[in-house]
Amino acid sequence: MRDTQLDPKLAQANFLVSAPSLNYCPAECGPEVGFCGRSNAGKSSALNTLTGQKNLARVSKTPGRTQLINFFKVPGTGGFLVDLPGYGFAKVPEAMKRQWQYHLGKFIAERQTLTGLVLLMDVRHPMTALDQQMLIFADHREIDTLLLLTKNDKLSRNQAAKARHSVQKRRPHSLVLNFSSLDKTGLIEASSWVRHHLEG
Ligand SMILES: Nc1nc2c(ncn2[C@@H]2O[C@H](COP(=O)(O)OP(=O)(O)OP(=O)(O)O)[C@@H](O)[C@H]2O)c(=O)[nH]1
Ligand SMILES: [Mg+2]
Repeated sequence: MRDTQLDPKLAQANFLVSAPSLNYCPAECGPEVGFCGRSNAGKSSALNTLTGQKNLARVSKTPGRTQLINFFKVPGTGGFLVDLPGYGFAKVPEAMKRQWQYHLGKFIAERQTLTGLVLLMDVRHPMTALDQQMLIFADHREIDTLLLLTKNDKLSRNQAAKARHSVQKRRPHSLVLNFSSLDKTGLIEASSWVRHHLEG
């Protein structure tokens, strides 16, 4: 069964501010759920799907679009959603790639108010070396992780289930969900995890 039910509080999310690095982030004033993953994995699309807003986070056909740390306030929860820059985009110069990875790593390792990390991975290419690196940062601080296998609509039901089982085996203590911004697979479960972590 496909989910179409929106979380009423996530639906009220609104843009707060963009920051170029950890130093420019807003003061730590409430629980934050970060969205990270490879460039083009579907982070911005997932944020739009979870909030039911077409243009909350920018979606792009050009990978590497989101280069800033974007904060969204979720009224009624005291918490924030954070769209993090994507990593691993081949066409970005090596030095710039390293700089983004550094900022992202620093955010995950040092942001005190980060209560949950959603790692988004294309269901066809999960657990790249950089994905695993982000999980190491999160595990180091015991931050809860939700693994969203995005673009689920691109695989058959059988292939998608296989992909999920294999990721779940490698991450027994994380929630692993098949997710699609196109057909809303996994929306209810993902919303409920995010809501829970926004409430501290
Ligand atoms: N079929 C399908 N396409 C998707 C899905 N989610 C995202 N896409 C497409 O994948 C591309 C990238 O999506 P974005 O949401 O911009 O990805 P991102 O991870 O935010 O990318 P960066 O900001 O560049 O790191 C766009 O063309 C989306 O339309 C999905 O669930 N199904
Ligand atoms: Mg994006």
